[in-house]
Amino acid sequence: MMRRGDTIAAIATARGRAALAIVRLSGPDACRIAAACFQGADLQTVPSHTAHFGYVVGPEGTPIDQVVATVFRAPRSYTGEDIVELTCHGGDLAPQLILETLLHHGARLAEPGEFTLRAFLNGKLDLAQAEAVADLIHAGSTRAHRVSLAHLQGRYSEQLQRLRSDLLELCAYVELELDFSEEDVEFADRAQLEALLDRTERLLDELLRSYRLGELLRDGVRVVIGGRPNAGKSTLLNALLGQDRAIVSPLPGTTRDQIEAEAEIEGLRFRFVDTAGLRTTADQIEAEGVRRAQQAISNADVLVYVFDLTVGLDPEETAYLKQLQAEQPTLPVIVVGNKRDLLEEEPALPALDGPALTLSARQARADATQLQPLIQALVTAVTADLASMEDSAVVMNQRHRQHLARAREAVQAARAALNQGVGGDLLALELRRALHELGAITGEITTEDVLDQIFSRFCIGK
Ligand SMILES: Nc1nc2c(ncn2[C@@H]2O[C@H](COP(=O)(O)OP(=O)(O)OP(=O)(O)O)[C@@H](O)[C@H]2O)c(=O)[nH]1
Ligand SMILES: [Mg+2]
Repeated sequence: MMRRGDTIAAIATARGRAALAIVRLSGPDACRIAAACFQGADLQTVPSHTAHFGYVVGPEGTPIDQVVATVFRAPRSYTGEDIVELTCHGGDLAPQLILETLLHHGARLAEPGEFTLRAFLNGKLDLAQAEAVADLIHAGSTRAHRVSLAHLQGRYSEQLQRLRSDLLELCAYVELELDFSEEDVEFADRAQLEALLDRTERLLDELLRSYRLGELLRDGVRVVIGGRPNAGKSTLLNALLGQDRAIVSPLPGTTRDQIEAEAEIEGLRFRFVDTAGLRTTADQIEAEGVRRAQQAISNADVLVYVFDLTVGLDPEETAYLKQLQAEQPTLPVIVVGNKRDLLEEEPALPALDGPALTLSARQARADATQLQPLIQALVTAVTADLASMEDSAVVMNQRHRQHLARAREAVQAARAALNQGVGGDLLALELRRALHELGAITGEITTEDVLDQIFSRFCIGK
C-alpha cells in the first residue's frame, strides 16, 4: 500500500451502462503514459488544468474511444502528483480497454483508496478529511451527506486542531515549569490551567455525545412497528412509506414475514420494520412471526407501538410495555392510538412513560400531514437535542470515538494530577497522551496498519 513513486491507474466511476466514465492516472509518469496512448494533443507539454479532445489508441494503434483528457500537474491536483483523467464513454468495454492500455504502458492498477491515500501522504488532506471522502460516498441520507461534507471541508479537523493547540500550550507551560522547578519558579497559573482543562473536557464530552447521532446517520434509524394483530401496523408502514408495500387486511394475523423498507425523513435515513401482531397463537407460522417480531423489538432503535383506539390497550399489553421499559430502558417507545377516524372525540391516552399520540393510519396514507406528530416524536426520540448539533461537531467514525474517549481519559487524569498537587511531570505526561490521541484522528500520528485499514474500505479509483 505504501509504495509511492510509481504511477497508478483505475476506473473511478461505477461499472455498467452509463453516458460517461472516468479512468484516472496519478504519479510521476501520468503524463508520459497518457501521452503514449492519446492522439489529439501532446499531453506531456500541455499546460496544467487543461482539457483536450482526442482518441485513446490501443497498444496496436487501433482507436479505442473518443475521450477528453484533463491534465492536472503536481502539486495542484487531488493527490498532489501529476494526474490525467480520461473521460470516455461508459459501459463495460471502453473504460476497461483504456485501463488495460494504461497498464500496458507502465501504470500499476491502484489499490482501493490509493488516490486518497496519496493525497493524505502528500498533505492535501488530513486523515479525518480522507475518511470523510469515504463517508461522503457511503452517505445514505441528506444529513449524513452534509456532515461528511463539513468534515471533508476540514471544519471538524479545525476543531481538533484548536483542541490540540490548547493542549500544546498547556503542555508547554507545564514543561517549562518542570525545567525550572529547582529554582522554584511557577510559570503555570493554576486557575488558568484548570480553565483550559475544563474547556478541553467540555469539548471532548460534546464530541463524544454527538457520536450517537453520528451512528444513526451512518447506519440509519431502525424503527420497529409493533402491536396486536389488526391494530393497523401495516397500514401505518404504508403511510410512512407513501406506498402500499405491506398487505393490509381486516383479518388479524395478516403480516407474518417481517417487512422492511427505508425512507428518508428530515434528513435521516429510517428503516421501518413492520412485524407480525403480538399474540399467543397455535398457528406455527404465525408463532414464528411473533418470535421474530420480539427479536426485532430487541434490536430496535425505536419502537412504535400501535393499538386500535376502538379496542384500547388491554392490561396484558400495558404490562408488556412496562416490562419492556424495564428490560430495555434505553429503547424509546412511542405509543400510537390508531383508527382515530372511528372515534368522535379525542380519547384519553393510557398513562405510560414516553410519548403517546393518536392518528388515523388509513387517512394518513392519503394525507401525509397526519403523520407529522409521529415524525416529530420519532426524530426527537432518537436524536433528542443532538439534531440541532453543528455538522462539523458530529462524530460519525468509531475510530475517532475511541481516540476521543482516550483523550478525555487523559485530560481527566491530568486534572486529577493537578488537584492532587502531583508533580508537573505526571501532568505533562497525561497532556502528551491526550495530544497523541487527538493527533491519531487527524493523522499526525499514525501507523501503516491503521492507514491500510482505513483506505482498504474505499472504492478502487478514489
Ligand atoms: N378505520 C380505520 N381502519 C384502519 C386504520 N388503520 C388500519 N385500518 C384497518 O384495520 C385493519 C387491519 O389493518 P392492518 O394494517 O392490516 O393491521 P396490522 O396491525 O398490520 O395487522 P396484522 O398484520 O394482522 O398484525 C384493516 O382492515 C385496515 O384497513 C385506520 O386508521 N382507520
Ligand atoms: Mg400487518
